[in-house]
Parts: sequence; C-alpha cells; structure tokens
Amino acid sequence: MPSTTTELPLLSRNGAPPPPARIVHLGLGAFHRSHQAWFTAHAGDAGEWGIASFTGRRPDAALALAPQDGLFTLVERSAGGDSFEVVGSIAEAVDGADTARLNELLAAPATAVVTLTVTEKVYDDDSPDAPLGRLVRGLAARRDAGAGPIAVVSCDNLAGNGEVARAAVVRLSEALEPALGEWVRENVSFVGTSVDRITPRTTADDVAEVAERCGYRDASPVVAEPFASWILQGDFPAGRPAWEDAGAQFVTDLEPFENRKLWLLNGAHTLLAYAGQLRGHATVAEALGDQACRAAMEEFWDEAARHLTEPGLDIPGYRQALLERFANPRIAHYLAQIAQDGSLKLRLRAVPTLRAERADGRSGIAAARMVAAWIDWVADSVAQGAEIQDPQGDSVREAGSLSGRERVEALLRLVDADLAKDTAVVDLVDSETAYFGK
Ligand code: CS2
Repeated sequence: MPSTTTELPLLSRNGAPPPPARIVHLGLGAFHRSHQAWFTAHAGDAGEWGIASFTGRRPDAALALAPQDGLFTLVERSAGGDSFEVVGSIAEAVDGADTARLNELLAAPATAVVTLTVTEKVYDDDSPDAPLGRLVRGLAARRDAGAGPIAVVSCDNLAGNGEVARAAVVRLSEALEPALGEWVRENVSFVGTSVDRITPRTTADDVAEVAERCGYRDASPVVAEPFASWILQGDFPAGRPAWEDAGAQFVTDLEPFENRKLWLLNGAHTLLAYAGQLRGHATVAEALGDQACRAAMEEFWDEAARHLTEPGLDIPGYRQALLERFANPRIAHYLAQIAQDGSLKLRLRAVPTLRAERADGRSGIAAARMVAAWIDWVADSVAQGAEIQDPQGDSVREAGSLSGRERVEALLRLVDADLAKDTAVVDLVDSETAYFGK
C-alpha cells in the first residue's frame, strides 16, 4: 500500500472508450451523479448511453471529473456501513460555459435526451447565460441541423416540473425567435419526474476514505443513501435508456407521486432545516432526534397526508421509510444546505398544504408553523449577520430586519403574496413564531 494518497493511481478508464454521449445533462453536481448518472449506469443498455454533463455557474465539477475520464465513486452509505461503486455513465464532464460543445451535441441526431438539475429558481431565470437560455440556443442548433425531436426531462423539486420546464423553454424560445417557439412546441417532449435520493455534500473525509478503501484517487466521489427513486411521465421521441432496469417507474399520472415526495420528504426537510437550526442542531438526523422537531414534523405530515388520498400511495409506509432514511446516523445531511432558497422552497413545500387545509375549513397550523420557523430563522440570521442564500435575498434580508407582525407579513409576502393579504393567515403564522425557542 503506498504511504500517501498522491502515490495512488487516479481513477481512469485505462484507455477504454466511454459509452457514446446520447444524453445531455445540465447541472453537473452531486445529486445528478447519485441519481440520473447512477440510473443510467444501471440500465440494461448502459453501454449505449453516455451522458455529456455540463456544469452550472462554476466549472469546478467538470475540472475535477475530466482528468478521471468522467468516472467517479458512488459511496452508498447505509446505517450499517459504506459500499463503493465506480459509475461510468458520464462520458464527458464539460464546463457549462462551453456552449459550442453543447450546441454540437444537441445538433447531433444521436442525442435523444436532455436531463436537468438546474435548481428550482432557474426556471424563472430568463438571462441568456442561465442554463435554460443555453438550452434554448442549443435547441435552435438542433432545429437548424434537422436532427429531429428530443425529450427534455426536468429533475428539479418542483410540482409539475415538466410543464414548468415547457413553459420556460417555450417562453425563452419565442423571445429568441417566434419560429423557434413553434419548433419547440412540435418537437420537444417535456417529461415530468419526481426524483429522490438524499445526497449530502462530499467532505474531505469522504475523499480520504475512498483513497484508503478503494486504492485509487478520486478527487470527487459522491455519497448517497442506499434508497433511490425516479418516477417519470412523458414521451421520449428519440429513445431513452432502459432506466426501469434500475428501478425507475414510468407512470401516466405523476402528480400524486410528486406531491407525496415534495410535501412529505422535502416539506419535512424544510421544516427541520429551520426548526432544527433554531434549536441548535446541524444535521437532519440530529433534528429528528429532538422531540420538538419530530412532533412538529409528524403534525405537518398529518396535515399534508389528508391531501394525498390517491390509492396506492401507501402514506403510512412512506412515512415510516422517511423516518428511517432521515435517521440514518452515518449521513451528515446539513440543515444549512437545505435551508437555502427558503422563500421558494416554502412556496412549493408548505403553501400547498396550508391552502388545502384552509380550503377544507381547518387552520393549517402545522404548515403555518413551518413558515414561522423560517421567519424566526431569517430574523436570527439577520441579527447575527449570517449569510442568507435566497433567490429574493435582498428582500428577505430587508423584511427580516423588521420586527413583530410587520416582519411576519413582509416575509410571508415573499413566499406567497396572496396569503400575505389574508389577515387570518398572517395572524396564524405570527402566533407560531418563537415556537422552537430552546
Ligand atoms: C432537500 C433535497 O436540499 C433540499 O432542499 O430537501 O435536496 C432532498 O434531499 C432531495 O430532494 C432528496 O431526494
């Protein structure tokens, strides 16, 4: 065994070619690798489907992966231990700024699928250098080349993500050129999906562990829980990998599944992110071990579950599985990471339940408490001069420096302007502030 990790060989394909790049991905990050890249590597026809994966704002992930031929180690971390797997589906790791390569790939008839993990806020970002602006210019190149129809598959945590992607891409295409909007409508299939795999940020310890246990150097391994789910609805006019071999489910009505995941898993995450940090915890597992957080989460689940009534959703089983996944003591999933982009996440994760409960004549108090926890967390962060990452960051900081009911109303307005006009809702949220004090 070499004495230092620098003496170990770098992960490499040893001259073997990667699978042909027939999928373009935008948003090369840890989640893409633990999820879409992993599903593609486990499809029965994996040898025919490589991914050209483009980074978002920074090139770092591409710079780390390119020298190791796109290969990376997936560390599957269960309560009992780690297992290691080299994932080979990323054929090319590309700097997102390399739009020439993006256009070239999209103009190739062999390219059949575009997957997206661009984060929720990017669907509202109309700037030409944002990922969807780049995609639209790539689609124009495809049309010009006569390369035929293609599927765009959104893998972001948004309700109706396929339709949200369609609306954004059509809007941007029309702005570029009206005829392109027409082409997109006729040739691009937008596939909606619900994606799930808890993927905490990789740490230096993880990098060292891979070197030690695997006997090679990997500058960029990914850690994930054993659980993985991908539920998809829509057409693939130019074909797709046999993702069902890896456990992906193809359904005709995605909505109940995506609501189940978005409200129960992501909703609980968002609640724990704020309530947990207010109570001094750093990770999901720690927050879950605190009775005050856990009870608030279960109460929120009770509210949300009343609106998840489709047969076959097995809500009790799903809740039980979530409790086990969240409690995985070896996954350090940081609450600070989940707390980012709160105003938008609350709109997607808390507001639907709050509205549905109120429409049924109930208060929606547990959903309101999630919003209140965010408000307290924003106020604390502002008071401490801590960073707040949010698509409406300036407005959040400004509203967070107000006090009392005024602060509640101003912050609620950033989550949902209509709800903030409802004095009963403002009163309800206000009454739930300071709930998670130590
Ligand atoms: C989390 C998600 O950071 C967050 O907002 O709720 O990333 C969550 O871990 C994934 O959706 C799990 O599939």
